[in-house]
Amino acid sequence: MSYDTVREADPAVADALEGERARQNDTLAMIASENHVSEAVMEAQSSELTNKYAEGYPGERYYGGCEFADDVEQLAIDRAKELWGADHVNVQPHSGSQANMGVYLGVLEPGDKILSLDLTHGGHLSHGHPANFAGQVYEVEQYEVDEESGYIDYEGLHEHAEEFEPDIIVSGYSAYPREVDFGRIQEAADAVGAYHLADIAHITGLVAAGVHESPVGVADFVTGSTHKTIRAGRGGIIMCDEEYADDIDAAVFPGSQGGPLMHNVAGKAVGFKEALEPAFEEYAQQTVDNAVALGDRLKEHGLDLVSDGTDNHLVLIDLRPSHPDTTGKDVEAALEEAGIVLNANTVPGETRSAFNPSGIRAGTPGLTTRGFDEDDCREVADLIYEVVEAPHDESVVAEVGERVDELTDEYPLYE
Ligand code: DSN
Repeated sequence: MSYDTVREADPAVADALEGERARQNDTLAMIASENHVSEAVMEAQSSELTNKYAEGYPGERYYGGCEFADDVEQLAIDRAKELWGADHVNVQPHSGSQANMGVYLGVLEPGDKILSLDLTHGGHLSHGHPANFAGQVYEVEQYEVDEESGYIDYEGLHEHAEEFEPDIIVSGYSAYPREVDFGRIQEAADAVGAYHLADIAHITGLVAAGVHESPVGVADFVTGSTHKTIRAGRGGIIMCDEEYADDIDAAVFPGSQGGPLMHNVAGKAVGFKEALEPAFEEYAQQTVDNAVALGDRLKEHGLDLVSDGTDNHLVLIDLRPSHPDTTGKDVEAALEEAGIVLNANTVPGETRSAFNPSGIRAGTPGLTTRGFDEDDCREVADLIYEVVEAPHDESVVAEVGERVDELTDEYPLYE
């Protein structure tokens, strides 16, 4: 894709778009929630569907001229059903947070109770943080991981549910490196008559590929995002049994959104088709294998990983035991200088602040899309370690940067 037409119309924006393309090509995207979509997905996302209003759902729109919008949305729905095996799918949420909002609005009343994982233990803002609408509209209590093991404390969650009697329990996380026992959480929800929302935003692709156990058919509602471990472009998705279909659809439109972003729905349809190819299963497995290799090598260097490793696409490094005077932000900034882009992250039992936390979260979805294998990820672990050891040493950062340049040249991304 060229930006020649944008350049002619608006050189300032063209500069920024070309800058971003070069940035993505020349750096290693290790923010665990990011990935790189195909050019086919990007082309679909920039189609004329951006011009079209299509409030409603396929075959039941409030405006005329929706025949091609219908085609695209129905393709996205059918492919999503095939990928995740859900009875009912809504592909219109603009994001994972909007998908969660759709579920809350669909089945809860203001003031109802949510039980969810604490943000500093790996949860998400939309699971009920006070700064988010979910924390303001609903009564929220939070469960935690076991600080020793780093695993979800399922017993503690169950006891907490019995005391709090929530209307909904939220599972699925943003910074949790282990496979989730959705069945165990369902038991707690059943014991107290609560709904169960499994937010698989981070592992949507791993579940679609069968690499991680699926909560579809276990939890009442499954939400996801379409741009993390699956490469279908930015957006959200809700899956549920047919009995909740009308409530969920009405909560998305007209409940909380207006016209769907049909160009993004087109991107979802294309990305879902790609994910139905056998190669996607290999990609998802390689993403996990790469994260395990990355984590094992970081441990060999003496770094401490939350839960001592990973089952999915991310590792969470707690810097405190090995580097007590180094913060996540120090490392994030130095690594970015060297061309490795990841994020500082809170860790269970955080002793600093959310803005300058003690951990770093690193993911492999983007590297795996570029073609990295386990050996490459071990090398990336070596590079991360060198910077963790000396985040303020400019010569170390420059040397690591040179090696990153070689790696990005070896595995080019977009032409
Ligand atoms: N911002 C995403 C993440 O990084 O996990 C979640 O919304």
